[in-house]
Order: sequence, then structure tokens, then C-alpha cells
Amino acid sequence: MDLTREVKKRVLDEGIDLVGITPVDRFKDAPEGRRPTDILPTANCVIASAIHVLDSVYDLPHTRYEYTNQFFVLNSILNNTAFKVSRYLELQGYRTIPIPAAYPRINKLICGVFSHRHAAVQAGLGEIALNNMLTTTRFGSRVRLVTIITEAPLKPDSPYSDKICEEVRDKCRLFCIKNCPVQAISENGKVNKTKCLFYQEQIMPWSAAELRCGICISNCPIGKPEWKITSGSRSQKVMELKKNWTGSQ
Ligand code: B12
Repeated sequence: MDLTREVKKRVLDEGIDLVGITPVDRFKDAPEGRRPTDILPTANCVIASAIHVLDSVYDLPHTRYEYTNQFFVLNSILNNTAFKVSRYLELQGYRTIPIPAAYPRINKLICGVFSHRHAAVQAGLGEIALNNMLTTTRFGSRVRLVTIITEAPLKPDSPYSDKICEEVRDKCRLFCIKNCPVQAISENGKVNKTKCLFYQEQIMPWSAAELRCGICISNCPIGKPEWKITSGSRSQKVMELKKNWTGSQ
């Protein structure tokens, strides 16, 4: 049995869209404490996976509660998949640790214990674009991620090397930077995490169901689908309704 093929099949069978593998030595430039071997010293490989978020929920800001709900639904699929594949690899005799999709988030530093985005680049899934998101050729930035760290000796994929974000800048006119509601992204793609977090969790919500912003992803042209019916009317309608719910825009 080819273990690499079996692992990828198990990931994809759970409804995940993209999967890739990187050996741990590609993390030598990661800061200390953020390498896979800091979490599992005997690790050999890292399995990076991405699931496509529904494109229809990116009619933002009008679709924020639908978009936020994707956060919960997809984290659950990602974490369940990572658990099942980790259990399978454990049964083969390899220690395996799934890194949760979203948490823990270290409060003081506003960062995770391990970067899914960097792992996904090394495993060939996509690039880190100007909006700071892992951006794939097929689905753009409209993906959520999870990572598994394992002792299993799996066959690696090549790291991602395309620069699609640079290629589309004439078309997008830096929408992700210019339309951030709190100007949290600078021209070189550096994100002011405090501003971004404060906006999402303190300023923005008109209900507890809206804790995610997503504007920096919403108009990225990479992998954006062509709809049969052009958008516009739906957004206006929702805006009108929301005025009544919140008393404002
Ligand atoms: C903390 C966090 C946040 C913070 C900080 C965001 C940020 N830009 O770092 C806040 C709350 C602001 C936030 C906001 C958002 N987030 Co968030 N967030 C996370 C979380 C939990 C950790 C990310 C992290 O550690 N950042 C800090 C590190 C990477 O940044 P840094 O300290 O500057 O890191 C440097 C070094 O550490 C080094 N480094 C670190 N590891 C490695 C490895 C290698 C090999 C190398 C070379 C270097 C290196 O590189 C960095 C640059 O110098 C991840 C889940 C996860 N565990 O990965 C989700 C995650 C990044 N978030 C995600 C999303 C979708 C968002 C939002 C769009 C909100 C939303 N859910 O709708 C916004 C987007 C904001 C933006 N444009 O960046 C997704 C991104 C999916 C994607 N396609 O990329 C993730 C991966 C969650 C998931 N499971 O899918 N988030």
C-alpha cells in the first residue's frame, strides 16, 4: 500500500479540496518555536489541507453572518478530517498531531502556535498574497486551512512558486488594501493585527453572529467564479433590511 496516496485519498474523501505534503526541513527559516519539530520533535512531514469557502458568502459586507458561519462549519470539517487522518496514521505506528484550524490564538501576540499559511506554501497549495492570505490558483484566497504534523515518511510535493497575486494587480487595483475598513493592510502586505482584530470583534458586529470581516478576500479576482446572474440587487436589498435592524448603515 502507498501510504502517501492513502493519506491524500482520506483527506479528499472528507470533502477537502486541496492537500499537499512538505518535509519538515523546509521550515528551517521559520522562527524558533514555530517549526513542526518544536511541536513534534520526531516529525518527518507536514500535511497541509485547504477547503474552499462558499463563493456566494463573499458578497461582503452584506453577507457577514453567512460568511462568519462558514468559519464554524469549515473549521469543524477541517478539524474532523485532521483527527481522522491522524488517528489512521497513529494506527500505522506514527505519532501524529493535528494543529487546530483556528485556535489557540495567543492573545498578547495575536498569533497562532503554528502557521497554516506557511505550511500550505511549502506543501504546494498556494502563495501568501498581498492580502496576507494563502491564495490558491483554483479558489483564490477563499479557502480555510488545517495542518497535520506526523512522523510518517510521506512523499513530498514541490513548494508553490507561482506569483499570481503580482500578475493580477492591474485588474484588482489593490482592492484588498484600499478597501480594508480600518486600513490594516499596508502597501507591502503587512497586516496591523491589532487593528484587524479590534475591528472584527469590537467595532463591526451588529450581532454575535458576525465576528469575521473578510473584505480583504472578497474582491480578489484570483479564482473568482463567473456567475450566471450578475450581483447587485441582492446586496442592496440586504442593506435596506439591515438599516432597520441596526438603525444605521
Ligand atoms: C492569529 C490569526 C489572526 C489574527 C492575525 C492575522 C495575521 N495576519 O497574522 C487576526 C485576528 C487579525 C486574524 C484575522 C484574519 N484571519 Co486569521 N488566523 C490567525 C491564526 C490563528 C494564526 C495566524 C498567525 O499565527 N499569524 C501570525 C504569524 C504567521 O504572523 P507573524 O508573526 O507575522 O509571522 C511571521 C513569522 O512568524 C514567520 N513565520 C511563521 N511561520 C513560518 C513558517 C515558515 C516556513 C517561514 C519561512 C516563516 C514563518 O512569517 C511571518 C512573516 O514574517 C490562523 C490559524 C493558524 N494557526 O495559522 C488564522 C488564519 C491565518 N486566519 C484566517 C482568516 C481567513 C482570517 C481573516 C480573513 C478573518 C476571517 N476569518 O474571515 C482575517 C484576515 C486578516 C489578514 N488579512 O491577515 C485563515 C487564513 C486562510 C487563508 N486562505 O490564508 C487562517 C489560516 C485560519 C484557517 N484555519 O484557515 N487572524
